[in-house]
Amino acid sequence: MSEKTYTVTGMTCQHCVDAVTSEVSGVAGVDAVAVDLGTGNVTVQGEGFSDDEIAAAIDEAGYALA
Ligand SMILES: [Cu+2]
Repeated sequence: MSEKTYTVTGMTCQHCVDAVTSEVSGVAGVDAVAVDLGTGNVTVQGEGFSDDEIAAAIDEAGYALA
């Protein structure tokens, strides 16, 4: 199990949090996603996911990494 934190720009409300959580949760190997709306920090726990896959999922949700 590993944990990485990414900073996402553009999230403004709970809808944004839900969208990012949903997309990132769909990445293979991701077990848990925690989003802090105040800081934009997205903490991802799991095994075998890559930064590129997380970035693609965040892009798919309509947001970008800082
Ligand atoms: Cu929103």
